[in-house]
Amino acid sequence: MMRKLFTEMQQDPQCNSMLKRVLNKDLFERLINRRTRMGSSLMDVIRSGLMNHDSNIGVYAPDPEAYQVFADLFNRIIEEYHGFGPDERHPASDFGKLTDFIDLDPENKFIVSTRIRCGRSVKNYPFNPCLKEKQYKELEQKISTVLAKGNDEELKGTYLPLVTMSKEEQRRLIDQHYLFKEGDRFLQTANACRFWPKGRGIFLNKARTFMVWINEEDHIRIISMQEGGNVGQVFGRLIRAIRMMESSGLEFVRDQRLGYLTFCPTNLGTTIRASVMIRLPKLSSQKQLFESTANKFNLQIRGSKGEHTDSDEGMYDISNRRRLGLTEYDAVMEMQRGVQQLIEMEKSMK
Ligand code: ADP
Ligand code: CIR
Repeated sequence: MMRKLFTEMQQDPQCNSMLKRVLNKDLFERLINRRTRMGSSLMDVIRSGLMNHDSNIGVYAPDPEAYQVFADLFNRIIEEYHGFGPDERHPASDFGKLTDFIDLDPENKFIVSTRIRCGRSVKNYPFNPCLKEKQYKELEQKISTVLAKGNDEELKGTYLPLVTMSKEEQRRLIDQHYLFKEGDRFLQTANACRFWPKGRGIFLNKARTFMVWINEEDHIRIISMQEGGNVGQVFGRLIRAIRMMESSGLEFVRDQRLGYLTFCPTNLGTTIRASVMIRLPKLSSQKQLFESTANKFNLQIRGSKGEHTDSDEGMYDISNRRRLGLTEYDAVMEMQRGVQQLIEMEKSMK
């Protein structure tokens, strides 16, 4: 079965995933009989990519040890995605000087909103495919309790479990870009949606500028967002939220070489994705130039409803691509500098 799916992927001319490029027959045969101590196999790592030929990447780590056991596969993907070689070590966390971050669009001409998120995995729990129903509930309980105890006025809020949320409320929160979507086939085929919606939910502050996703792709996603282009304010709030969660007694998994460990290898290291929701009508009408300029500045372009979506009304989500091998300061700065350049280009175009 697995060999058949592998061959189908390799022979599909429409498939451009990193998995297809990196996993040759030789490596496939070398890894096929390996298992982590939790019992995860190569199939658990690559199922999503085998079943979704439109994957950008196509692999997930079913448990933390998978990054070692299947290192020959992950390291190649990590190197291609983050530019982080097998002998490199992720630097210590460094949020740098907050005053270096600016409002990218003080006149509110281009940027609709700015968002910075990071992911965390709680120590002593595996990732999604290996989590039992009881563990999902334990994690939900632990994380939501920590959030309820927070004493930073701006970060106070309410936890909304998915189990008790009405479909209308869920739809509204997704449309407003606060809540994760449901039914992501890349995650489903990676066995990341078992027992859904149990154990999943969102914590939201009153101003809707701070939220925490529980048990979606990662155990924890910490998000800071607001209207406009003020990167400094958004990052400042995220840093406060991270410190609050770190001082709560929750312990997060951090690897000496790979930094914070996450389910998807694109999120390792700082786990930071800093993005703006932006309209650049002139530049984005020249697709090739738009894409090559984004690449030049290590930026990734996503559609206006998140990964794997299209652009609505000329709106794009533009973020730093690399998260591993650089500091938190550098990851956010990479977005700031790149977006500054894109705005300058847009302004100079006729
Ligand atoms: P993630 O950010 O966790 O990798 P997605 O790409 O699916 O996941 O994005 C999650 C949600 O966040 C989507 O609704 C997306 O449109 C929204 N989003 C991302 N960046 C911004 C932004 N700068 N402003 C508003 N919403 C944003
Ligand atoms: C994919 O391979 O397309 C999905 N598994 C998502 C990968 C994360 N994408 C990214 O570029 N950061």
